Amino acid sequence: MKVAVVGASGAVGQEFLKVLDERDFPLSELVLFGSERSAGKVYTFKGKEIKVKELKHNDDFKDIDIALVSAGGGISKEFAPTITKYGAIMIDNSSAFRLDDDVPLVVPEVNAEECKNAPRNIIANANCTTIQMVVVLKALENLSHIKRVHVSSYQSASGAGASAMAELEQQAKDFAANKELTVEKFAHQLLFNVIPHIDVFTENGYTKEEMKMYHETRKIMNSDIQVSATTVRVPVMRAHSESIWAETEKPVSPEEFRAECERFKGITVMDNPQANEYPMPFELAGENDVFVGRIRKDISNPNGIAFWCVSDQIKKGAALNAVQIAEYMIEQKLIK
Ligand code: 2RA
Repeated sequence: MKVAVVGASGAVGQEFLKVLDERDFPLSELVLFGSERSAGKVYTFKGKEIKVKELKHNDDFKDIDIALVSAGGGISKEFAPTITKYGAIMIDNSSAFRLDDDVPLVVPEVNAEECKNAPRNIIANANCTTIQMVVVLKALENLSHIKRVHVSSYQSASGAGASAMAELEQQAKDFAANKELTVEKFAHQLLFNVIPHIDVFTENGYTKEEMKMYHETRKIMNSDIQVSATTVRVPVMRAHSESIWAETEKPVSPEEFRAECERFKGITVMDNPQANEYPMPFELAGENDVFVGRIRKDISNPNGIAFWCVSDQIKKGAALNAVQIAEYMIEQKLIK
């Protein structure tokens, strides 16, 4: 497979390189693309130096089989025709095409088979907060149909990119040095704070990030599930956490749900509160799985179940999910 990474210098772009290497992805050549600013940068992959090419409207994608794209929605929209013109499959991490009817929105643990129907050669990767939630919801849905979900997210700085991580680190340094803190990436200082605001507010009072959780979950799960989300930025460097409450058609016991999560590929159960064991982002950054804990019966509703999950948003929430899509498509011979 000849693979392209578009947006190679970004946090997700860099993670693509790591994940392709870790998983020994079957590639014959890796081509890196970036903006005019990134063009010329050199990255090492499997001991070989690769120079970033500038993304342009030309024939550079002629021999590419798979393009892993994470360069923002505007770039994805503008370059999708160029990238897919000669048959390359574009796996896109932006929100540009996620809700388009003719673009599958895929989280392989939930709906891998949707990859078979991609008339535009584009497969969309879901938003990071949605990805980790639907993996665990699928395990619950296997036991009883989920009617409703309430979720609050605790999203790390990494969700806003490498520069947001750098800002949080700098705020910590400046605080320790008794200096004034710089606030550019978020609406407020993140250090020692929680900010209940991710992406822009919409007319219904929810933010766009919250509405992504609503629409994307329904599309991926092919379900009438109701989702009400509050998305929150917390001063964590990497890996998002979510507190989830779900109402199912039939009651599901914590024991049944825990057993299903243990069986489910892609989930690790970490649920031993007596020993202070539950998932935490500080320990789980860099891991592949979605980690679940604090599984308990909802005391306010016989059909309710509550739990907590943590997953690395750059990995399963972005790069790993995209590479898993590519792996599935190769396995199913959906790519040339
Ligand atoms: C965030 N979910 O954490 C976003 C990134 N896609 O800001």
